[in-house]
Amino acid sequence: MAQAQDKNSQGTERFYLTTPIYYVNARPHLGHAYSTIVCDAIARRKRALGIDTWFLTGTDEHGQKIERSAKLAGRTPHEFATAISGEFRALWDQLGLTYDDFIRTTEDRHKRSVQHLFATLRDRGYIYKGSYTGQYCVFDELYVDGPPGTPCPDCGRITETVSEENYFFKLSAFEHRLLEFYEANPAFMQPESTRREVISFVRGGLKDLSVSRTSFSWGIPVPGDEKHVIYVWLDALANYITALGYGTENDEKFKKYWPADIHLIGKEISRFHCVYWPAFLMAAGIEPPRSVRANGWLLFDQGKMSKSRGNIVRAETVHAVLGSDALRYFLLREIPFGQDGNFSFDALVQRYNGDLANGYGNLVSRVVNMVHKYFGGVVQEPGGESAAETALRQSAQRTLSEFATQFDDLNFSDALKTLWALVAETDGYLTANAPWKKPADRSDADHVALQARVLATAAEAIRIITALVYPVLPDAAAKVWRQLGQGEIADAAKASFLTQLAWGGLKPGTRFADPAPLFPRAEKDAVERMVAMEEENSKSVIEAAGGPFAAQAQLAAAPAPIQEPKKKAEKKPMEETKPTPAPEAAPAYSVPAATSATPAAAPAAATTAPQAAPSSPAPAPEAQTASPQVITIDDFAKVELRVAQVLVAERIPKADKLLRLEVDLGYEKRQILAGIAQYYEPEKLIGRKIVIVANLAPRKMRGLESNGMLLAASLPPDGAPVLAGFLEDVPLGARLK
Ligand code: ME8
Repeated sequence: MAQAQDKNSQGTERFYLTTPIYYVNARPHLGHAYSTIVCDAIARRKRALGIDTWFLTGTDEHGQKIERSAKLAGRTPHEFATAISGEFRALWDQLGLTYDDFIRTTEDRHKRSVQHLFATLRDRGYIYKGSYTGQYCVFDELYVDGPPGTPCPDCGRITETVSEENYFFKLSAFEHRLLEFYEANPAFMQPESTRREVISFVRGGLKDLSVSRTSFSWGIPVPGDEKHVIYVWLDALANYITALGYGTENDEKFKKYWPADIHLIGKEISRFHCVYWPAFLMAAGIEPPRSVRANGWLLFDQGKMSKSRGNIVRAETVHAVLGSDALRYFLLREIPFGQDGNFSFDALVQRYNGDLANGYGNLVSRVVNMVHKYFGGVVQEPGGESAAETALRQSAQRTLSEFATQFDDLNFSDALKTLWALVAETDGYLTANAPWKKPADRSDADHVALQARVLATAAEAIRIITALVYPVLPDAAAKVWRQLGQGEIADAAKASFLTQLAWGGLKPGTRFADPAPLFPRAEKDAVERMVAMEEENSKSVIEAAGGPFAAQAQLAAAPAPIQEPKKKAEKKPMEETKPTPAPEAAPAYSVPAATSATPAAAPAAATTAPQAAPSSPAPAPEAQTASPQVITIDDFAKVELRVAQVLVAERIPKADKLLRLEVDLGYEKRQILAGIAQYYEPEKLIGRKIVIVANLAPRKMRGLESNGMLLAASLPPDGAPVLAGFLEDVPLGARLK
């Protein structure tokens, strides 16, 4: 096996980290930006610590899913992939991400190297030919056990039956070796939930894995048997070594950087990275990566932000309104790494104003301005330390080590909390010592000495904070570094400035540059501007439908159900546009529907009957009595209708009209109370796919919470409900638009 190297040929430490390579079936969104930004922050810190770092990202361009998306868009797969891959790369550049290499799996360097890996696995006896008949999920490019019609365990879509002569990888031979490997390398998979999941998957037994396909051609041909293309996950995972030149004459980078220190991935692709990938590598005689770290999901509008769900937010929007530092800070501070986290424009602006504009930005501006005002911009000799300076210095010294431990553990949120405690303490120190105020009983000389000491001490704390925060706020840190008279922070990073970072580095006599604004306070309309930009983008995507990229564009950026900014909702209550039906006028299929006070609940109740009952024999009562008010497409877009499957249905004691349902939306499970007990036997509902209003405010009934509403036609004369459904099979969570 290739030996792990901790040092490069110059004896410097080396560090290799990777993002997943992103599918090119749709445009990048904030979820992709999240993983890439996390890697960028890690890479920046490692480099500034003098570690020879290699940061790889790229795009995953082969497979049936891409082939189909390209066809829908009327493009060749290669044209299609080139366009979307270009968008990923352009976005990373716009956000200033410092990747060292960007690999596309359609590049020759990758193809040749993947073929070499395949041939190596075959030569070593781990690949054989056989035939496969079974289920396959094209969306996740995943083989699934079970009979025809089995849904994909990852996305809930119904799998397709494939029957092919295939090459197989002897995955079964690695069950014990993998378990031993996990045991011997407890830090290999994190977080713990991922580790547990993967171990239990492997303990459940591993079957050999089909690693070639013949039913389509958009892939890398199997060497020597070109009617087969290599399984897209074998192709994709290999990018981590092909980008380093594995299997070619030019393999110095492979020798220098492999094994990877961190494969950073989203938690949904842990199995591929923690089971298949180390098994492929072991079979090829290559050392497995040192660690796979899974980030949680960025949620928006109650669900995982994803192109197929259509609830995406684009990083470009946040970048345009608040800048990329604000986005980086929010993602790293708000979401404990490894856990799911909510994204909302409100929370983003709150963090921006609270921590950046009023916190760090304000502190820097106060100190830099006072150094200019009182000392012509020159740092003074601080003189002796009083108890207040000793306390601040000791806090800064503690912060240096705590921040390092937390950040290097990928515990970014706590690291930033630690750092912001120092921001607050420095702010408090300034306020307590008030260098701008001279008490009557203090001599002029004493006052100047205090000003000199307090400003030099606060500026030194800011220098430490700025150096530490540089990987997270590279643009702001660069500005502050200049203002502190320290020159270019990028040059300092190249000179490994974090290795020498210690209290006392700000020398008396240093001349500050002119103050410059860092984080101008976000005005009240910042949220509305971002919402409007996303809505505008969704519209332009819809208008573009019919163009060559229509299908892809719809997938990528279909109207995002952006949450209304609070202010707007308050000004324009739903009642103004559509009267809430009186409880008795609307059948209570779902408890929150008719009586809920939330604005969002009203249109949901009113839209129930007519749209959901194409074969309804007569207009539903609501249709006859409903207000003739017309709504806009934007109004409709606020109602999130989704496909769900009933998992549990039961009567509620002493409530003869209500059923308690547990439904699966594919991405989450929910409880809904529905007033259909007189019309539906609970056991007949189990397994049935229904339509629900997914963004209805929760409501409590008989001590139980109801999270959503079922859609049903309401039949005359008494409004008997008939649940909406589909003739075709539809995946769970699919949105109705
Ligand atoms: O899975 N929250 O590509 P992909 C957090 N090509 N992270 C998210 C996210 C969200 N809402 N949405 C996407 C693939 N991501 C394969 C990978 S690797 C050899 C092949 C991030 O385009 C997260 O890192 O579906 C996730 O794993 C990745 O994007 C999936 O991107």
